[in-house]
Amino acid sequence: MTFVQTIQTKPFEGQKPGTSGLRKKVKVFAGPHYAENFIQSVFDTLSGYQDQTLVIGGDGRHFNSEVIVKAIRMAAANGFGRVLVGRDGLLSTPAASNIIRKNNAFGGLILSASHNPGGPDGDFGIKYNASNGGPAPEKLTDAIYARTQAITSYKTMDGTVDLARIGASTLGSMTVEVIDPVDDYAVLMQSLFDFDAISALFKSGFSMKFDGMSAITGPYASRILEGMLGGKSGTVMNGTPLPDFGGHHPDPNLVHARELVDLVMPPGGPDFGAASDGDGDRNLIIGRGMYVTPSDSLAIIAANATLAPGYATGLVGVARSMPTSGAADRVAAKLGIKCFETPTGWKFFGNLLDAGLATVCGEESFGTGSNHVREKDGLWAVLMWLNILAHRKESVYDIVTHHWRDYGRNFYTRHDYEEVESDAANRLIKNLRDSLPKLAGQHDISKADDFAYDDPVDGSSTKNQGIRLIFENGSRIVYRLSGTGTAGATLRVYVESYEADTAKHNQDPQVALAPLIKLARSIPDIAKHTGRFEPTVIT
Ligand code: VG1
Ligand code: CO
Repeated sequence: MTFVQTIQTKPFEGQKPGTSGLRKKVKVFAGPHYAENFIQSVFDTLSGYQDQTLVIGGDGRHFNSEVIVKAIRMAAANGFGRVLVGRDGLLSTPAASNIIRKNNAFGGLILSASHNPGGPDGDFGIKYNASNGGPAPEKLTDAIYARTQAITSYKTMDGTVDLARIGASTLGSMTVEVIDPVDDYAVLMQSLFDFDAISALFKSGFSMKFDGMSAITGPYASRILEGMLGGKSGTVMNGTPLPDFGGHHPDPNLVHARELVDLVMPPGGPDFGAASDGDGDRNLIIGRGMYVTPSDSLAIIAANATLAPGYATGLVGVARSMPTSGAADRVAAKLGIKCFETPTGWKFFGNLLDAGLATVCGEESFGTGSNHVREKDGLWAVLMWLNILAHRKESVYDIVTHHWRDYGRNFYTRHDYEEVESDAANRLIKNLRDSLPKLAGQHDISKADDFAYDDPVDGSSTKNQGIRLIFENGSRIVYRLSGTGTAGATLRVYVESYEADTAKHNQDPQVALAPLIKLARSIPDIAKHTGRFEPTVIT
């Protein structure tokens, strides 16, 4: 017999969800009551979930199974009727979103710190997704935070939970159903893309490398790329999820996916390379001699989406986060559809997708996705690219350069200054904000503001989402502080400039953007505030 226990607790400071859920060091999460407090605060903020279904899964990082078991016990004690959990506690973020939608679940808990490093000294995270499968909107995360500051007890219960075996069991009066993490997701992908054409492409000798970065997408990529599409064995590298991601930083960019980049970029390399992050929602796309920036990838996907069966009838609209380049806007204009500009973070796309205003969305931070789920989706982007390659029968290099020829090129770069002192970073942003009125007019800046967003669907408004300097020729510099880090502050500086002249498209973005980058550093005097003369990561 199992009994519900009520455990007394006290609030922890700082359980405030950031851009994508609550993220802290594993050591913080592992402290007594820490995870429980947050999970109970989520439940306390919701209502109407009695006897309903909750989806639970995580990216397999260190401490994943411990928190999964805690969450299942608490769900049972709080009165959920059923929990759907991936085998071994594993679910990629997009797969979890799909399972919530497909099963009409009340919501889901996704345990992940995404692209942040894992292991005992790494990061952990928890995020709540609502019944549409998407990240909780700000109104909800604000309420959850408020609850964490007032919580006095949480509910849990004893009982065994076996995550290794597919099938149903009970815990108290709740059903625990352990499901295959990949099955439903694979079916969904098959319904969207031309698997026959992609299989034929692989048969014709096309070669690809997918880097699972020892994170969650390995099993998904192996099943789909090698199993269903006939990519040759070895197409997927680092395909086994490891609790510490093999010591790597599971962030699919040119710096952290170096192994893949060095394999694919040189002459003689495979035709196509891709990678995904810790929880499977980001993507890196490269071809021989061509790195596709996420902003360009969004634009190219939007321009070619109708080649995929799931999008054959066309797009209703496109959405991008504010710092993402304007390349997608040009495609939308040509297609005669709207391009929405939202704050950073996938939660802001949810309403647009639910309301049928946008089909494809993207962020400069290696995130692309569509209305098939309510999260960005790494493998989805890879399959979309494969679908485009299979139909256009051109190289990645040609597809990208032809896109620039047709639309012009939005040169783009992001410079990150990681782990700078928080006070210094906040001061830098405050000074910039204070100087906005006098910046307009200087250096050909036509508009200087702090980005605010009014949601066209529910009318909610969100302020202070990034300082924008917009120049007369349309170039932009954007500054914002990261909301996903767990140590100090990370200053992100985004620089963009449009070039219509094809003869100038073949430049290194760092060279093409050099004058703007110089200004981006000098206007707020980054070196003076942070003591840094160069960024830590350039993407
Ligand atoms: C970063 C990215 C943002 C993305 C978020 C979550 O946030 O900039 O575009 O949505 O990570 O991605 P920030 O606040 O650090 O800039 V994931 O793959 O970590 O869930
Ligand atoms: Co992620």
